[in-house]
Amino acid sequence: MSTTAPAATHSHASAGKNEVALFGLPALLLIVAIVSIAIAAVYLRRASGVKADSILLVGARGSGKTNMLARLEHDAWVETHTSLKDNSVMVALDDEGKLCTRVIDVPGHEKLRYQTHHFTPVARGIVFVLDAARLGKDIRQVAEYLYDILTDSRVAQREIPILLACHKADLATAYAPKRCREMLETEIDRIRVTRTAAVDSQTAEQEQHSAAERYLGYEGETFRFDHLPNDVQEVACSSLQETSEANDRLGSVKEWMADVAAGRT
Ligand SMILES: Nc1nc2c(ncn2[C@@H]2O[C@H](COP(=O)(O)OP(=O)(O)O)[C@@H](O)[C@H]2O)c(=O)[nH]1
Ligand SMILES: [Mg+2]
Repeated sequence: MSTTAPAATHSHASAGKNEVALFGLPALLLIVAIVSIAIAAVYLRRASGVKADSILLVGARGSGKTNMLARLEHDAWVETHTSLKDNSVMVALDDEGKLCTRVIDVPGHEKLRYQTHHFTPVARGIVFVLDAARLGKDIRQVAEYLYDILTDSRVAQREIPILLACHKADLATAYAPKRCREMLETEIDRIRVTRTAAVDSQTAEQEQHSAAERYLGYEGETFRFDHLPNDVQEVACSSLQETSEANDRLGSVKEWMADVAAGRT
């Protein structure tokens, strides 16, 4: 009896320590979860409570999103949502100004990419901006970002239409849109193999986390955008100011936006 008493005391003390350690982690996770939900809620509320009324400009840093937004703003409608003023504008899509849509410039920096998922609930269309002159060099990084967007459960479930905006088409080295589309398909096919292998070897916890991440396309078939529930189109475009004739090289992007805003896509 006398030998068990100190042991019991000892185990009680270490249990107490463990409780503190165990309590610390869930509390931290809870705080992180609450803060994340609060941030998302603020974003959504600031987006004026209107659901899926926006078109997102997403893409790698340097692809020209901010430039494109500035060019679109040239014909901009009045911006009333001041909270998103810095990175969103209302763009008029017809001459009478009856058809317009909010366009949001989503930061493309690697560390801010998770923000894209905060914006997908308000998206009715996604313009994926890519630097068509650098696609050969940046293909992996660009395709990975696109893969992350396409596997977002909301993007798939709501069949949000996607435009591959092959930007900087003014440069002689820019790839043609069809070629950009093919390059992305080939690279996504490779990424799909890697990611699927990673899913097979991950723990139950990780698996639960990525359960929402869907398998893209058809198993056993080379990846094609046509296999997705989303409509995926590609256009060449440029945000450079045209010097001579009124040759609006964002016209193709605006036409697509008008189709999306009018529910034609
Ligand atoms: N040649 C060319 N350069 C562009 C075009 N659009 C943007 N750029 C340049 O690309 C760089 C990145 O543009 P920015 O809008 O800041 O890209 P973001 O990081 O995606 O917002 C800048 O140096 C722009 O001048 C374009 O249509 N053609
Ligand atoms: Mg920018």
